[in-house]
Amino acid sequence: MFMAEKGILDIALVTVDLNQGEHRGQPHLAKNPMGRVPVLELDDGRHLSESRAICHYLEGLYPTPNLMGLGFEEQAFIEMADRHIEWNLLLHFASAIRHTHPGLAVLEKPQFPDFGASQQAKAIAAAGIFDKLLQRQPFMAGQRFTIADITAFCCLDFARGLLKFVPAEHGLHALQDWRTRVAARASAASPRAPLLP
Ligand SMILES: N[C@@H](CCC(=O)N[C@@H](CS)C(=O)NCC(=O)O)C(=O)O
Repeated sequence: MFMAEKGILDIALVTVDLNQGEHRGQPHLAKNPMGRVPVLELDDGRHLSESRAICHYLEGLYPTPNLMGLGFEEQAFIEMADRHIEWNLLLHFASAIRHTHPGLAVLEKPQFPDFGASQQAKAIAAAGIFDKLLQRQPFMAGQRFTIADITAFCCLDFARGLLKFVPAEHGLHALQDWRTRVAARASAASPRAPLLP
């Protein structure tokens, strides 16, 4: 979605089959010893992993539209918003999904369903905090669309597809309205960022 927002079309996408465990063996481990995706392969042969680090690199190469802030002050506030989302919404929803969804059993061994349920409750509580934030401002980091909206949108899309989480059903109407606005962006419909059913 970050690449689609910037109109980056000259980076080839290579699929890594997680269900077959391709990321837990070679050659993937040589690219990222953590055994995770995504990984960006540079022209000089180096490999960059961690989504935010990859976004940082792409922001430098393709500076417009700016998604991570202009100048240290705006960058710091956008990073704060993004990390609030990563550590509260994404971590909890991801743990809930990984520990309760049968489709994730192949990746999360062992699954602890009770832990997953407790994480889902924390994720929904965090969603309430972001709903209050969006009652005061149009986007996650303030007045404009940024990487923080991408992180939150992808997280909610994951939760929508695999946990059937719909903010409005929890009374979170500002979050739902924000989600509707972000879903209408071309980047959300990009074949590079396919929406879950
Ligand atoms: N902090 C990493 C997380 C990467 C991550 O966990 N990716 C998942 C897919 S969304 C993965 O590779 N899972 C493989 C596994 O759990 O074995 C990032 O932001 O890139």
